[in-house]
Amino acid sequence: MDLFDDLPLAADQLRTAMAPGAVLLRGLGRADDLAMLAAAETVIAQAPLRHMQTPGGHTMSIQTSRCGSMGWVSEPGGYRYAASNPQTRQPWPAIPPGLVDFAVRAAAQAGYAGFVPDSCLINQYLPGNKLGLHQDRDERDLRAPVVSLSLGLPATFLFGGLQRTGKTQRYRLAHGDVVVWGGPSRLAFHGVLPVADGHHPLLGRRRINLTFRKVG
Ligand code: MD6
Ligand code: FE
Repeated sequence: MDLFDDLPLAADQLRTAMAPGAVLLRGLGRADDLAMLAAAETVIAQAPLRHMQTPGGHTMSIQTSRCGSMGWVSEPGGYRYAASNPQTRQPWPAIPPGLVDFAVRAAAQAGYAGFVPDSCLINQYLPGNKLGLHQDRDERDLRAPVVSLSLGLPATFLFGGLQRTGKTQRYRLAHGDVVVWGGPSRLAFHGVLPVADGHHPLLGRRRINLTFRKVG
């Protein structure tokens, strides 16, 4: 967290093309941050954050919750989307309407009019937590983009190409920043470097990332 996160952004800083079909919309989520954080907390209260297992049997450092008609599940057997929480056998909480509206608006601004998410993954990072390079490829409908909203502590986002071994670009994702990607970049490899310690006025020592998808 640094002081610059609280300064207004000039118009030419707001939109960064990352790759064909991939755009960074800086600060788009700042105006509604309190309401969206509260909405995320209501989901977390119903589907508590937990460390998921990778198919390789490792425990992820980040903690995950989710909402929407389909929830992403990572297990020793592999990744999949499931209509209910395997722990509780209950359906996932609905995506709070304010979050759906935000994702629809962000996607439209990025050129993906008509996107409506049916699934939202919530990842919480504490200082030191990271996410290795991966592709998001478990969604049935790969024509739809993914919309990602970052809240709290900043992180360094790695964005690569369609090969794991390719070169990656680095982007700093701060509170309220949004990444939308689809089209030719939908299967780009990406990850998050270990989050540096810090204090955010709203979230304290946490980063929360919400990714909205259309699974069905
Ligand atoms: C994160 N995000 O920013 C991790 N995946 O914490 C992702 O893994 C991600 O931001 C697909 C699309 C957008 C993303
Ligand atoms: Fe991802």
